Amino acid sequence: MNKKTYAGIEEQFSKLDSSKIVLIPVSYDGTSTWQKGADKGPDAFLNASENMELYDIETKTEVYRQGVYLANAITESSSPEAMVEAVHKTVKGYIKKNKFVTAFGGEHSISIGTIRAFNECFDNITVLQLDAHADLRESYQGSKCNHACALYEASQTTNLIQVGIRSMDVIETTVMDEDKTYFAHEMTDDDSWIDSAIDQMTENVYVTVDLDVFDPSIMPSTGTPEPGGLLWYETLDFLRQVFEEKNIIGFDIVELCPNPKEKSSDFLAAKLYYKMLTYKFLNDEVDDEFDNNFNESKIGINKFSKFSDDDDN
Ligand SMILES: [Mn+2]
Repeated sequence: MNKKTYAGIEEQFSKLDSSKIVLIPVSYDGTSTWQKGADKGPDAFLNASENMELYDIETKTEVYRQGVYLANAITESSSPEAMVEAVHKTVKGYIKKNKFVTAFGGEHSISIGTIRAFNECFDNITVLQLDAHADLRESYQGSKCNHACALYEASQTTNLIQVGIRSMDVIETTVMDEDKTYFAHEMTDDDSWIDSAIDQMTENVYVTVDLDVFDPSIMPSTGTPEPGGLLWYETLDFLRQVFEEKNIIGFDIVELCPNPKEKSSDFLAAKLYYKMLTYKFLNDEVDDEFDNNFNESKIGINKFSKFSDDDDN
């Protein structure tokens, strides 16, 4: 991947020191079982982002001015476990630098690493998963770091809330907490699921978006599309409310499997990422200090010296 700035923004908004936001591309597609190509997701996402308008009409803001540092892509692929550890270590490093950390995959197994890092740095976290698939198998095809297991660890170690689910194996019913699961077929009845899901969240919320949560009519370029998914504005309405009411500590977007003949999915992913940043920083002036509020005692560092902590990973 060529080193460039996120969305082609000017260099002054893309330096690590002054950026509040860090974007980590993770080009990994080692365990996908059907259509391959999620490793090409970050490049397609970045290309679409470069061709996107940076003024947000809905909020009248330009969130890129908060600064977005594009980290080197994580390309570790020797094993699913090694990839997860590389993601975990890199994410934790940027959290300790007081950044708002985001990642773009890659297949969903990358989120095992991101969630593990956030769970080690923040207290009492909720993981909000938007996904067509439950991803709750304890292991699959010999690995606990398979995409089919992406949320198993989170189901055991965090307050996991699953939204948009419409495909799972019967074995996953033994792991799933149905009270905190919002199945797609039930969400179409009315929108009371929105308040119900938010009521179940703790203050610190990490969001993982598997793009196959969207309906294939608007998001066909994903590894395992499933009919009956979410549409654009209902998803944004939900996310905006979550970002308003909770402290979003970070997020990832995964499973863009680009098709050169179908670019609209790349643009949906680009716009979704930008919208989520926009909602996060809606009430922050560019000159405001940013504090990601990680729990320094939990990870054993002195917050006042964290900027001299120079281990880059
Ligand atoms: Mn998934």
